[in-house]
Amino acid sequence: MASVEIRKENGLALVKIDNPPVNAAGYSVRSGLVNAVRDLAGDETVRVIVLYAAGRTFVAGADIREFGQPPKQPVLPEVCEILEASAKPIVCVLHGTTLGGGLEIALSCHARVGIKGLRLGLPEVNLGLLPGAGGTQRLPRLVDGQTALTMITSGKPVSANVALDAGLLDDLQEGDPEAVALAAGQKVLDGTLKTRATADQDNRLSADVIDAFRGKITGEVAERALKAAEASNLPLAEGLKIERELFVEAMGSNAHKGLKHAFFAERAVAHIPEAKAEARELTSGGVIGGGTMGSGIATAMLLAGMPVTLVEMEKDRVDFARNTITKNLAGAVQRSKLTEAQRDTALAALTCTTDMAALADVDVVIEAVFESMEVKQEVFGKLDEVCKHGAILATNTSYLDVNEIASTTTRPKNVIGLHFFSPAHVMRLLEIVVGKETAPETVATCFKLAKKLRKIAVRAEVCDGFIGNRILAHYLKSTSYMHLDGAPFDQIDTALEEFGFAMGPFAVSDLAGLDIGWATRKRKAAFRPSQERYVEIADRICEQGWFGRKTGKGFYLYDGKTRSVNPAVAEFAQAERNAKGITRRSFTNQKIVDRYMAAMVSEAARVVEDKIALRPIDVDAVFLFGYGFPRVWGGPLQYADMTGLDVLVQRIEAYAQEDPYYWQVPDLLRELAEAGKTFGDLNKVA
Ligand code: T1G
Repeated sequence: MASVEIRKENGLALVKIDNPPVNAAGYSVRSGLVNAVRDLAGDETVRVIVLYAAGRTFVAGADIREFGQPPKQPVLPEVCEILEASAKPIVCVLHGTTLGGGLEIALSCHARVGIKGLRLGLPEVNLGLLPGAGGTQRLPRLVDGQTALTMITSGKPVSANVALDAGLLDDLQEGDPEAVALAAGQKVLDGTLKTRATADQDNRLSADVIDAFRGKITGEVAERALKAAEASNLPLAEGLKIERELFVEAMGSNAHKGLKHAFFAERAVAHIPEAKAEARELTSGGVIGGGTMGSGIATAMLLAGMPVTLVEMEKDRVDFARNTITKNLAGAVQRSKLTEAQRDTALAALTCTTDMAALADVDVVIEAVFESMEVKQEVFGKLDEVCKHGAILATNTSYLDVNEIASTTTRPKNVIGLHFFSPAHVMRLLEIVVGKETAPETVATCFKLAKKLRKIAVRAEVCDGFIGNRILAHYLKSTSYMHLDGAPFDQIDTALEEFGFAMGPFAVSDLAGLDIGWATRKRKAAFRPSQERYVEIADRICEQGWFGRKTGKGFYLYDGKTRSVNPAVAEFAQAERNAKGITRRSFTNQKIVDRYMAAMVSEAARVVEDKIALRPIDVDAVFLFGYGFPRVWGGPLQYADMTGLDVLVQRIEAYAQEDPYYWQVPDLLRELAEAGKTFGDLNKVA
């Protein structure tokens, strides 16, 4: 089926774009549009051309899958110039999410009609790019400078009403695109809808607005987009030339590679082996345990419109849970994610009780009790008795063996790990941990639930810590080793924040609570291999009763909003160096990042090797959406590909001179490096 079809009627030519799922402006759409305009140019029966699209949206941008491949002519800038130069007026009808190249096509038409619910934007900066088909030149000729620069440098879409008020749309209608297209064409024919070439409009972007923006935007991506928009003060042809040069520059940037990878990581993880299994609709939920995680999970289900039954052991714990959920929902109202009416509806759908039998009819129960195997097995034994046939029994454990938990029930096929990240009603990541007896239907059903909860679900097999926490446990050791060897912990935090992490590892540990890590170290002490280095600084801190923010002291000191380095930590570190005969040495910020990332990549490669994650891109998604990994690097294994696998092998081999036990080159990493392959190649085959 052609991606562009023409139907002629009463002097109108209706040109329909149809390229599911989002009418991306791939080669077939571009060549189809050019052929349509050329064919209609000589057709005397046609006086007005109307462009619209089938499906859920008008063109949602250039086809991102074509990026990085040799461009097939006609390229989008050429398509836009041909549309704009058409002697016959072209009106376009926009619906859904008209984004990037889709909006640029619209800007090249001679009038724009929106359909209610439409959102319009230039999100190219979210891909490390800038509008490359005239968006930075034509938009400032249609709307005021402020609106234009906001859309171009932030990538944020605007609503149809804002677009209408700004002059980006000439009309706003309701109805299906084809009907609106016919009416719009008729209005042009009878002169009630004016048409004009954007190129003929005066630029409305003043130097003051540009200077004001220059002062508040940060980063190479936004600065490059601003530079392109600034060229809109030149004649259009010259401005378009400058935009193109900057666009090509952006296409070659690491930021684009990382951000494009992050775009696809978010979507690739939905492709799972169980995708064809029957996914049931889960309409009601239960939660066991009303602590921070349990209350967050209950809030997430309420926000998704599910009635929730939360069970706690004692009355005061029941009240604590209801208060926490009430606060969570109030926070959502404050962030304008929820109206007060919606909050009240959600609260009315919440039942908090000490009675386990109240879970008899729910479709899914998520257990979020204390991280002890005994306690969890006891809870699952009871759930097995009270829950209806077919109910899904899920555990929110962040590292315990899901198979061992399932083994205490008569229905291990309905048992699964649903590992949320704190705060559970905010963090987008959900690790779905598949036990050896978990049924494909249970997996598929939970992926469907994740979509309902607006989570990005990543499939993981069972091991200690699954994907994220297993890798975290390994690379965090590299930070304590660097600290003991001489790098001040706050320098390590600064280096990683400059690299792009929202918060450095020591500050994160203080936020999460140092007692959690302490308990984990104690739990693992009996199994710690003798060759493994062990750093005691954090134990010294915890022995003082200092557990981070919640106690006002940890690695840092917290006084209200101010944070300062805890001087005692340096003393603990020097004392341990003296005791172990370690001569202090310095690290540059880059060296710190190199070691941290080499450690992360090492364990990430082993997680793929061990088939705990389906693909390298699944590991990247876990870190992008659950561990604050900087999007411009696309995730730890995309970072590895961008850095060069051979470079990482050399670095790890160099570090291994100091510590051959901790620093070992994973077989998968060495094999790929020697074969001249990348982790990206493994994403393609899986
Ligand atoms: N190109 C190719 N595939 C795309 C695509 C695109 N632009 N947009 C979406 N898809 C695929 C996506 O991978 C998924 O595939 C399916 O469509 C459904 O998407 C010159 C250079 C439109 C708001 O950045 O923001 O134009 O996983 O699951 O949640 O200036 O997709 O099913 O196989 O996301 O309803 C600018 C990107 C490009 C928009 C729909 N445009 N897309 O969200 O569905 S750069 C964008 C989105 C550009 C020019 C420049 C969203 C959406 P699969 P989905 P959704």
